[in-house]
Order: sequence, then structure tokens, then C-alpha cells
Amino acid sequence: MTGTVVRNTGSWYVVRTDNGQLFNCKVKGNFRLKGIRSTNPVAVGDVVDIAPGADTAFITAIHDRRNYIVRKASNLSKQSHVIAANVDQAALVVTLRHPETNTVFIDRFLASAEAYRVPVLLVFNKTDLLDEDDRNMLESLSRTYEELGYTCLAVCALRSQLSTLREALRGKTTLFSGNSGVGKSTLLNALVPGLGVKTAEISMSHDTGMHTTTFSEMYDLPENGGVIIDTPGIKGFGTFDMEPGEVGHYFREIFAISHDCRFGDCTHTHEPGCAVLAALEEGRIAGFRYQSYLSMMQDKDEGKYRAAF
Ligand SMILES: Nc1nc2c(ncn2[C@@H]2O[C@H](COP(=O)(O)OP(=O)(O)OP(=O)(O)O)[C@@H](O)[C@H]2O)c(=O)[nH]1
Ligand SMILES: [Mg+2]
Ligand SMILES: [Zn+2]
Repeated sequence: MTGTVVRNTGSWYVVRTDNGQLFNCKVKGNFRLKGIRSTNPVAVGDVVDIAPGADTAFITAIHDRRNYIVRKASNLSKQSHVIAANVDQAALVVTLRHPETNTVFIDRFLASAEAYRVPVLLVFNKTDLLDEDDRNMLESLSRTYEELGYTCLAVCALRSQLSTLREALRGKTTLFSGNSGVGKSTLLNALVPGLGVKTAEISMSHDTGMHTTTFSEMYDLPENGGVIIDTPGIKGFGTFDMEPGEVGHYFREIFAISHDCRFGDCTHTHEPGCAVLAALEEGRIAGFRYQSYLSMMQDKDEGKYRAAF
């Protein structure tokens, strides 16, 4: 029998077969992703073969993935974690306030998604909490990202201002990702009337989320409006399996300009004749994007990433 993984809690998976039946499954055997060790060999979105047993079914094979998005399982980890597989796009939910998503985190996510060829939608939530300065900031950030070709939406889950988001999700399978507390599950609840997925207020003292969602699950939007995969909030986004020379390929503007660098193996940090540094100087590349690039290059130097991002 074949089905799609719709939920993953620890070593248990819920698989929905084509006729809509649900099976609680465990994994049989040892699946590996291109020989990389992963904390979850199977992810939500995977199409799998299952062999139903007396009370437990087993996942016996994973079909080839159209795409997937993966990050380091944790700081310093050599293991990867597959966030989801076979998605049409990822919606990175971010907030400028309560909590504050930093741009290094955004850019790490974007670079990784670029590497795995997953289109990203940037969803700025909690617009009700923004003052005028924040709104200017939102506009300026959106402009920068839109110029790079990323769609940016400003929404408010609390006031159900979601028409642009609903439109962007229609008919697609979308992974919801982002820091804890940005409102991923609240958005989901607002999009699916009566769903009632658990949400929680962010910590007053730390201004961070409470890691309320603890497993990944796929939900159907009403009226064939698409599919959402809600996932646990993440703190840092360590890129997995990326060579230092590759990092610049996944920053669209850096990649485009790098063709004019004097040296083919330019790292855009100190080299003479570096077109990227020249563009930075002239303001044709946003300073914060270049900082994110440096942050990822430094990981590669140190062989790790810092938990703060
Ligand atoms: N003011 C305001 N609060 C919101 C909005 N959207 C969500 N929240 C609040 O933000 C808090 C966190 O929301 P959640 O939906 O639990 O966040 P999450 O991203 O799912 O968090 P994790 O599951 O921990 O990753 C809740 O108290 C929500 O009510 C919004 O648009 N405006
Ligand atoms: Mg949640
Ligand atoms: Zn260069």
C-alpha cells in the first residue's frame, strides 16, 4: 500500500493512504538520505510504501523525493533533520516584534531553500504590533527581498487579515516554518475554521516562543485550498552539507554579481577586484544580507553554527 506521511511524532508516523485511511506506522529497516545520518529518516510529506501488521504498520520504502528541506539537527550536530519533503513552497513566518526574527536567520533559511530548490514566501505576521518605525522597517525589508524575487506578505493572524496568504497557498503544499512564537499555528487555525491546534503566548521575560508545537503535521485547507505542514519552531538554522565555495551561490544577488569578480574562486571577503565588495560599498547589495553571508561563511570556517541564529 502507498500513502503520504501526514504526521511525525518521534519514531511514530501517521500515513494516509490514497483512499483516506490512516495508519500508525513505525519504520522498518534503516533508511538513509544519500548516506547522510538524519534524526528522522522519514519526514512529513514523504510518499511511502507500508505493510500493515496486526496493530502496527511498517514503512518499508520511501519513494524518491521531489525535494526536501533539511537543516542541522542541532548546534554542533553531525546529524541532519529533514523538516519536510515534497513541498511546493515554504512559508517562512517571521515577526519584527514579539518575538523579533533576525535577518541572519531569514537569510540562512532562504539560502538553504535555494540549495534544495524550494521556493520561499516570506510571511510577516503580527502587523498589529508594529509602530510607525517598525512599519517602515517592514517596508524596507520587503522591498529588499522582493527585489531578490521573494514574495513578501504582511499579515495579521489575530485580525484574520489573511486574504493574500490564502491566495498564495491555494492548491499548493506549503511548509510553515520559523522561530517559535511567530504564529505559525495561529495562522493555521485562522485558515482552517474549527481546527483548534494548540498555540501559546510567548514568554514575557524573554520575548521568545514556548515551543508549543512539538511535532510536524499536515493539514488540508478547506475547499481544496491547499495543504499546510505545521512544524515546531526552530531557534537556529544550521545549513547542512554546504561547502564554503557554495554559500555565495545561494544568495541570489551575490551570485549574480560574483560573475564580475576577478578571481573565479573569490570568497568576496578580501580579494582585489571583488565585484561583490564593490557592490556592497556602493549600496547595491544590502549590508544585512552581506552580514548573513559572512555568518554562513564563518560557520564553514569553524565547522559549526552558532545557536543564536
Ligand atoms: N498580536 C498578535 N499576536 C499573534 C498573532 N499571531 C499569533 N499571535 C500570538 O502569538 C503567540 C504564539 O503563537 P503560536 O501560533 O503558538 O506560534 P507558533 O509559531 O506556532 O509557535 P511554536 O509552535 O512554538 O513554533 C500566541 O499567543 C498567538 O496568539 C498576530 O497576528 N498578532
Ligand atoms: Mg505552533
Ligand atoms: Zn568577489
